[in-house]
Amino acid sequence: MKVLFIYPNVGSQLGFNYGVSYLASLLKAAGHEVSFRQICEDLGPLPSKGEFISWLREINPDIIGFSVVTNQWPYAAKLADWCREAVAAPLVCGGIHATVAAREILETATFDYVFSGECEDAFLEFVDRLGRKEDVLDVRNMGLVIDNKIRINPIRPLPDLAGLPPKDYQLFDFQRIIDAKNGWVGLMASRGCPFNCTYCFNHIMVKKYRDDLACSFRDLHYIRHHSVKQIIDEVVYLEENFNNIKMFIFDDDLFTFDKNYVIEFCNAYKKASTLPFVVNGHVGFFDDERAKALAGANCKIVKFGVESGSERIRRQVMNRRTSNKKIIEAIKIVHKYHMHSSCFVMIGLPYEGYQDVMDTITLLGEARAGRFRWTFFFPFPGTKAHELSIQGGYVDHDKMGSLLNFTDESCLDFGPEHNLFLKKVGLIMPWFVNACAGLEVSPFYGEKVERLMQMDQNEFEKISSSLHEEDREISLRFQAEGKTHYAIKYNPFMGVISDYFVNE
Ligand code: B12
Ligand code: SF4
Repeated sequence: MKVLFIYPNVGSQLGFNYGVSYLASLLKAAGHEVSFRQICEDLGPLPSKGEFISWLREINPDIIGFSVVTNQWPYAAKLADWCREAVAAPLVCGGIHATVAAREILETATFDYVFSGECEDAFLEFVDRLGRKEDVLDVRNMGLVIDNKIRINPIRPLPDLAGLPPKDYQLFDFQRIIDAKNGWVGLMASRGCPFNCTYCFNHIMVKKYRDDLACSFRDLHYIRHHSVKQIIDEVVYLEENFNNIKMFIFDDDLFTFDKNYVIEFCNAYKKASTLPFVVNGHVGFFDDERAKALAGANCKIVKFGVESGSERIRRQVMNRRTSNKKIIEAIKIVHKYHMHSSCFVMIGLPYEGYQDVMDTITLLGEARAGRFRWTFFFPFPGTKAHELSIQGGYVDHDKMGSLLNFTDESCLDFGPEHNLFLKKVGLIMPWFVNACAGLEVSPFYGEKVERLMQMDQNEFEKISSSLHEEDREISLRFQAEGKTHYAIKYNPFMGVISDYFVNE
């Protein structure tokens, strides 16, 4: 069978697609022909309808599979309509959005089939059966509309990662992706997470699997690792087959979860590669031993999901139970081993007030995070945080349906005063952090923040487009004077400490 994967990736950060690379590898091994198109401005202009349709007719696939995250749904649906007009191939929707919104997708009749959960085995079975012209009605993980009724089949057990073949990189214009991402290459050594934060898709996945398979969390074996050998082989393959790789970035939800795995991996990695790498840690699963192993293997950055500096918001809205003390300790350990710490935070959470946002800012300053990346909270449908946002009456549904990312603005409405405050912080968070970080430059930034805070909407809008340039100029001055400060670096939503970037 000729299977075409389409990966809509518009208005959002460019990325490789791990899911599709596994599915493609399995399909090819089974003798199917696979093609792929990633649609992203960073890889070229978005196609017009005419161009898309004639390209599709040329490929003339037997099956078209989309890989979709929620923010890409409107664009994916538009492309699917174009596909319908162009060819008769069945349209399949997979990816996280198909897991969290299978029913809603089927209700739109845009796609013929949806696939939920991890689909390595399920999609292969589906394609094989279609190839043999067999009935596909009972394929697990699949949903469809039959006799005007939505039918969603139960899910099958999760795949064992150690048994998966290597990903298929040939399908992608991978060198172009590497270059577009400045040499940063993503990998995943594991899947799954033991937590159930209200805003994350993990609790939805776990519930779906536990309900369908009638099993406990433990029996689900949700947290799975590739063997260390598989990952090292992949690292070696990438270094041998592509150019300009500067950094590996492990996208695992929780790379530091299993201490023994971390140590075993680090020992093997340092024998195989000299390239630096980045991992996602969790402050509850981080200690001297892990930090020492990581640093010894050339790990440069450990990222933590801090999310909010308000313990109340973390506990009541996010279901995250870590203390600020523990966060500060974990960051200190990262620095002790001369690695750089990176914190993700969100602002604009339901039930969050002025003081909660200030707590987030203060925590970053107090912990002296190496860098922080901030976004506006976005309530993904199907999550508990979405329910909380609806219950609290915060959601602006029009904005929610049209936002492609979480960096431009919030889709929650807190009233004019707090909305304006969030816009100010969202535009120039490093000034707020500098103001309360206890640095020599803090009084300077304190005055700047005070002036910002006094501005009304009109005044703020007049100056907002020049703030990033002003930040750059101030930063250059402080760099020349050797004064530590945070400045916007690498992207407009990242604050980085000058001690790091002056040494680059
Ligand atoms: C790595 C990663 C990225 C990478 C790569 C993205 C990618 N598509 O591979 C980068 C950094 C680029 C990225 C970007 C973004 N990401 Co991201 N990302 C992840 C992460 C950590 C891992 C995804 C992954 O590869 N998992 C492993 C693979 C094997 O699983 P998978 O992709 O889901 O694929 C399986 C199934 O979904 C299915 N499947 C997938 N495609 C298809 C297609 C067909 C036809 C079929 C049948 C099945 C199928 O089978 C696959 C194999 O089992 C997840 C969290 C997570 N743990 O999953 C978040 C996650 C997917 N990201 C998320 C978000 C929000 C984003 C961004 C919008 C962030 C932003 N601010 O810009 C962008 C959007 C990117 C885009 N497409 O436009 C959310 C999505 C939530 C949602 N409801 O959609 C997640 C779930 C994290 C979260 N907070 O909950 N992301
Ligand atoms: S710790 Fe991270 S990956 Fe795990 S459930 Fe929470 S947000 Fe999701």
